[in-house]
Amino acid sequence: MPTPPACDTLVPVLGDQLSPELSSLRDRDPATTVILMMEVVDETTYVRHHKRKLAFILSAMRHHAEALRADGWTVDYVRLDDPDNSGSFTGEVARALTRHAPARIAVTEAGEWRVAAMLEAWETLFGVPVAILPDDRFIASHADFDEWANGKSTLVMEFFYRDMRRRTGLLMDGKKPAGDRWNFDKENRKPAVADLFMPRPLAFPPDAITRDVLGLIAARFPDNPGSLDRFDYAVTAEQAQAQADNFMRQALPKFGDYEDAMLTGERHLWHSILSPYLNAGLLDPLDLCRRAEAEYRAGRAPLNSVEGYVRQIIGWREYMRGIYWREGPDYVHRNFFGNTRKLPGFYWTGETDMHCMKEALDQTLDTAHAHHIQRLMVTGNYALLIGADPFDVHLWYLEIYIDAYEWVSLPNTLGMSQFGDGGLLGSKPYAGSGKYIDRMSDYCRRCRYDVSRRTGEGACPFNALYWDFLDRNEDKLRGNRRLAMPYRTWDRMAPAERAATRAQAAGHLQSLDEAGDAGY
Ligand code: FAD
Ligand code: DLZ
Ligand code: SF4
Repeated sequence: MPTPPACDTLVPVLGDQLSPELSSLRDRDPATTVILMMEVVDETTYVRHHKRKLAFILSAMRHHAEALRADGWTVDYVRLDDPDNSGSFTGEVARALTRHAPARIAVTEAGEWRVAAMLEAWETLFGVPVAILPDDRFIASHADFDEWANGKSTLVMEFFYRDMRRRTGLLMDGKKPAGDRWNFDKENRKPAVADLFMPRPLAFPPDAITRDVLGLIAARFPDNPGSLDRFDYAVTAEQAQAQADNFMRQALPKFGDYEDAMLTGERHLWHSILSPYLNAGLLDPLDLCRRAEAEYRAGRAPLNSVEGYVRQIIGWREYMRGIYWREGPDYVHRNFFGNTRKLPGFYWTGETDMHCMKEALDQTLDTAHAHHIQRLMVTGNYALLIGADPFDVHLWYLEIYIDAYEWVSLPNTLGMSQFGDGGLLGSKPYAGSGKYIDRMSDYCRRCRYDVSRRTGEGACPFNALYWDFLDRNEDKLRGNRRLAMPYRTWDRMAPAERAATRAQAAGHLQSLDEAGDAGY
């Protein structure tokens, strides 16, 4: 019998590194490499993840291990319920070192500060060389982002995005942007109407591996938020590709037009619902952008949609990651307004009579997904208006969304949505009254509250809360030129009207306090 080859390199592959082209595996010899994949309690409990998020990640990990084995790799896979599981990445690497005695460890850099610190400690802790390799699934490296950001007084996403277009050549005609314009946002704010032929994402019924994971999650995390019913997310790279094909064919053509729209009962509209797969590594961002561009070049999708889609990925997604790493581990504690209110209990139950909130929350608790405008202008906006603690809001988003990892959730939530950083990502807070929600959705027509009223019984809570937010934070916001108009409107209101608005908001906030069910 030939002796099995010695393990030269141990490659830990983390749960959001499920990509065959991972930097830590590139040019490596499968005969002398052991891949280590670890389901660990630390990762499953650092927040109270939505049950569906847990099921998706663990099932995708198990399927990825199978795919790697089929490609000829040796995978040492530790399951959550293995009796000797130590519960942490570091503990499992320590155990794997005794099993395989590798000469070195190679690992692709982690996606968040917490885990990055663990990886940094391994070389000293274990006395084995550890190569931490860049995560080049992202287009901009940390150095690229810093080079763009250094010396700038404001970090405007639009300019970062244009650089990324030039760099990738996406939607470029020579040195010019396709269609001679960089930005089609003005065309992309149409409200939607119900449409029987609305695109639908594909559904993937659980296979044996997923069914096992669903059982494990149901048994071990019964009190986590969300539901496992009718779990139908893709869990393999092939399924994720099929979902991407479906999006390109059916939804991309209207993606731009209805990017900001919301409709009762319509959970997907023309969105891609590909973020879980992108963030876990089952899909490649640049590949998706190139495919979207090919749809435009072939005349199958209009430029406003394709540009809007490419902007989300090489613009917003890369920009958020750049901000996360640039701002450092303390970014999470910023609280520009000094807000302290706890999130109301209905964020975990959906039990509210505000129809817009109920739609966004029910959908989120059911599927662990909501689209951007629901996250920003409904649940995020409400949290901002009531003065919720941005750290708590961050925790809620991180636990509840299937695509949430700190590098992307934190800047979107604490930064963009809660203005916790005082305006690093946006020149004014994303605060809006019911009027915005009414313009972009059919929610208000189905709500028990009256969106046209600010005060009195039955008035839409967002209205008084919006003006109260401006009033309450006047010292911090009045100097903001982009808020000059709303402050002029507030100033022009009769004193009695202003007082009634403040009282209406205070009544709503008091009712939250009296409910006594706040989270965290
Ligand atoms: P689409 O609407 O189809 O957009 C296409 C792709 O663009 C997405 O798949 C996503 O990869 C990317 N994208 C779009 N906007 C953003 C953005 N602002 N930041 C990063 N990528 C973006 N996105 C996450 O991936 N993880 C999160 O934890 C997350 N948290 C958010 C929290 C808040 C408060 C807000 C306002 C937004 C958050 N987003 C997050 C961004 C956005 O809501 C989701 O990327 C999007 O809803 C995912 O659904 P989709 O794939 O259908 O997106
Ligand atoms: C989010 C998550 C969860 C819930 N569980 C695991 C796990 O058991 N094992 C694992 O390798 N990864 C998991 N992840 C993803 C990690 O938290 C993610 O890889 C790190 O946040 C990367 O920085
Ligand atoms: Fe939401 Fe107000 Fe509209 Fe009701 S009336 S759906 S609470 S914005």
